[in-house]
Amino acid sequence: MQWLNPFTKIPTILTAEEIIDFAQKKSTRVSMKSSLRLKRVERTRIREITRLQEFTKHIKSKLKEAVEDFPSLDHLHPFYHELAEILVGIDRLKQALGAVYNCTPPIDDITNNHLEALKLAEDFRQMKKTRRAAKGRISSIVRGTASNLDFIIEAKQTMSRLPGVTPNSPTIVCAGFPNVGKSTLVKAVSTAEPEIAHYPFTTKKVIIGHLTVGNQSVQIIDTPGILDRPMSERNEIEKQAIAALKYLAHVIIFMIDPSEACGWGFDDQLNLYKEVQRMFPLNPLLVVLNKIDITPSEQLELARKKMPGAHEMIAIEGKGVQELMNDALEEVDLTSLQESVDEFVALVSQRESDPSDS
Ligand SMILES: Nc1nc2c(ncn2[C@@H]2O[C@H](COP(=O)(O)OP(=O)(O)O)[C@@H](O)[C@H]2O)c(=O)[nH]1
Ligand SMILES: [Mg+2]
Repeated sequence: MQWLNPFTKIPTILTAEEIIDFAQKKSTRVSMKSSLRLKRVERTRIREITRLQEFTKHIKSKLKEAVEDFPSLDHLHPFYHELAEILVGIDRLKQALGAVYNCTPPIDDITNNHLEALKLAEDFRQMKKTRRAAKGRISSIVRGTASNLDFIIEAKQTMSRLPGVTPNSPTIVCAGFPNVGKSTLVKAVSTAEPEIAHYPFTTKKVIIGHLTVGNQSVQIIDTPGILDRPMSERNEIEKQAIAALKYLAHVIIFMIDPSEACGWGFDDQLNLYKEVQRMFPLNPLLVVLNKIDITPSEQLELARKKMPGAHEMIAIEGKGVQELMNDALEEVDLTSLQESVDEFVALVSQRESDPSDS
């Protein structure tokens, strides 16, 4: 299974000083193969030209990497796009990437001017001075964009801590107060050991399980610290980070523990359910009463009355799990995914068979 947090794939981005150091080391290590029969001044000329060219080459390649290895912000899955906006700020990030990119032309200009001077210089001391001057001016440009590089590095770190979900495979998100049995469900239905990931604003680890339905892979996410307490206790940014889940969650399972063994009253759980419902008006929401093995019957009857149509489950025994998952997967609507794939394939083959129609 490939993990699709696009930010974890970015190679290391160097700070301004690291880039300068790197290029400096590379350029001073340039070996001189020029013939000893050349005059000293010519040997110096070749060496200084090569050093400057090497220095510029490595500076530019490191700056270029910082920009080009960064995922295209306009092509991010909306889940990552929304979180990048909340956590980092897309405009600021684009501006930083643009600023780093725009360092290249002035670096080329400085290099070319000083290479010209090196070709014309007649004194080897003058040549060294010219090369040093060029490196100094190029280094100033790199230092001038240091804060942009720092911003890009930090953005990368922040974003790469997000869960590496496969945004296009159907996703079920579990909500409900702590200890109602969400992790138990995720573990029960997952084919492999669930993955552990981060989500902003919670110190707890998000658990992502995988299951396979037919040949379609489905993921199920337990969300400790996210959809497990009242929204009123949250700040705006947390709410936005939660809202980003709407781009990911094809269906939400809201779990209630009517036995109240979890430590939360039934009515509190009902209120959280209503909040989640308000927060995700477009996502199908399934309710499940868990721990019915330890729920006194009159309490269970009351819960059934308040939540008619709710699923019932004993997650630790796996009872009711299959029925819940079947319904959830029906809501995920694998057929509509399949239909859109079929439509696309049909469209492509139609175009191929009729090339005039373009
Ligand atoms: N009796 C009973 N206990 C359960 C059931 N499901 C989960 N538990 C227990 O409830 C506790 C909390 O479960 P957990 O999955 O960690 O809850 P989470 O915080 O919502 O992820 C654990 O001790 C589970 O063993 C159930 O169906 N019946
Ligand atoms: Mg849990």
